[in-house]
Amino acid sequence: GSCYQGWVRFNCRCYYISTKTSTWYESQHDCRYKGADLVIIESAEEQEFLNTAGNDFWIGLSDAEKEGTWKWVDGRTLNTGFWRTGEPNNANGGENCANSEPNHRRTWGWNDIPCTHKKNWICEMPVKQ
Ligand code: 2F8
Ligand code: CA
Repeated sequence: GSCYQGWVRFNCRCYYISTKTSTWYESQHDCRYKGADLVIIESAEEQEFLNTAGNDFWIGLSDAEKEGTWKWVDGRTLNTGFWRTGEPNNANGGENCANSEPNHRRTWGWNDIPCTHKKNWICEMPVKQ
């Protein structure tokens, strides 16, 4: 199995790290167009691998449907996450999309921000057999 050109492999998954920035919805649209979806992060190892992206990036997690109920793009509800201390806080009542802020700010973790902000994004799909 392998990944498309321009994608990187970690365990059994392929990841696309965008070079542009977009809103959360535009980012998800791009991932789906590629046959993937925004990344779902399920382990500390995966999170650490993704932090090599170097910039803040959108992850496939939002509570736009119901405030306070964080759902992955595949419909599953978030159990435990890698939120930064004090997050998610829905600042100013308008933060429904999660981005990961890696360790150039010394600590990494997730923060909820307005979905209309422009960020890099990461898509994920299984390795093709
Ligand atoms: O202090 C945490 C707080 O920092 C910013 O708001 C001032 C973040 N906003 C953006 O990044 C847009 C909040 O999401 C964050 O909770
Ligand atoms: Ca926040």
